[in-house]
Amino acid sequence: MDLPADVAKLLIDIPRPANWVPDEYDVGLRDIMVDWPTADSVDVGIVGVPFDTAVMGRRGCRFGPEGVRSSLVFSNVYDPSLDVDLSTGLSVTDFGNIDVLHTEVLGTHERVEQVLSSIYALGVTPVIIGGDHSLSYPDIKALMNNTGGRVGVIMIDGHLDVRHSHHGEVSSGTPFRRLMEEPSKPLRPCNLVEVGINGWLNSRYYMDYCREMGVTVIPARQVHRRGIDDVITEALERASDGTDAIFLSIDIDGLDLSVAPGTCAPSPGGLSAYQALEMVWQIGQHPLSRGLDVMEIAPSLDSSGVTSMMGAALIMHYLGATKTRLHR
Ligand SMILES: [Mn+2]
Repeated sequence: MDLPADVAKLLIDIPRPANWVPDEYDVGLRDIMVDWPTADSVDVGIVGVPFDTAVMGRRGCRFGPEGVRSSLVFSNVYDPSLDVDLSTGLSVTDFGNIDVLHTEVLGTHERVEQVLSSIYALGVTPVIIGGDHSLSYPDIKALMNNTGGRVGVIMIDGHLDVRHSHHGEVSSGTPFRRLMEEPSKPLRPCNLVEVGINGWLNSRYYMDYCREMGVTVIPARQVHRRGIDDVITEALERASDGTDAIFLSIDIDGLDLSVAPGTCAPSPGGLSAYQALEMVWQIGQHPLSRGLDVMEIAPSLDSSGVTSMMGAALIMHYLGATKTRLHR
C-alpha cells in the first residue's frame, strides 16, 4: 500500500512490541499484524496521536499511544465470550504515530486530518489512539472528507464537549461544536449521540445548547437505569439516520473511575467496563461503522496500568466487531 510521500513523512514508525510470554498455541495480536508498506490491502490501521496540549487540566494523554500499545501486546486474537478469532480474515497494521506539533493545536489538527484522510482513501478503517479529545475533530473531519454523504457520531464521554472555546482557545472541550459548525457537510445535531455524560462537571448552558440543537444526550445514570442494549439501539438509529458512515469516539472519562482512573477528569458513576465494551462490540458491527478513536488515556495518572488495559480491550473488541462486519 502506498501513502503520498508528504503523508508518509508525517508518520513515525513504532517497532512491533516483543512477545513476553510465548506459548506455541497462542496467537497474539502482534503475530497477525502486517507491515503496511508491503501489504496488498489492510482492513484496520492503528494510528497513534501523542498530543495533549489541548487538555486544560491534568495532562499526560500524549503518552496514551505508548500505554495502550504496551497493553495490546498481551492480547490474544481469540475471545471466548464473543467467539471471534482474528487469526484469519482480518488484516491489521500499525501506521505508527503522527508527528505532531506540541506547541500548535491547529497545526497538529491539520496534520492529523491530512494523514487520516489519506488512510481513509485507501479503504482502511482507522483505530486512533489519543491523545486529547480535541483530536476527534480532525479524526472525524477526515472521515467526512472521504464520505459522499453525512457522518453520524456516537461518543462516550463524561463531558458534552460542545464549548464555544476555552477563553478563546480550541481545547479538548470543543470538538463536537466545531464539527457541527463546519461550513461544508457539518455533523448534523440529529446524528450526534452523546452517551455517559456525568458528574458535576458540565454547565447547564451547554446542556441547554445540546437540547435546543437536537443532540441526543444519554447521561450515565440513564444508561445504568435503561440498560445498555436499549441505549445502543437508540444510538445506532440516530447516528445512521440519513448518513453514510458512523464514527465511534471514546473519551475514556466516560467510563467509571474504577476502570478509568488514568485520565484528566475521572468520572464517578460513569459507564462500566462491560457497558463500554458492549457498545464497541455492537456499534462496530454496524454496516456503516468506519472508525474508532480512544482518547484521553494518561498513563502517568493511571493506577497499575488499568486505564491502558481498558483502552486495549476496547480496541480488541472493535477489531473483533470489524471482522464480523466485513464477513457478514
Ligand atoms: Mn471529551
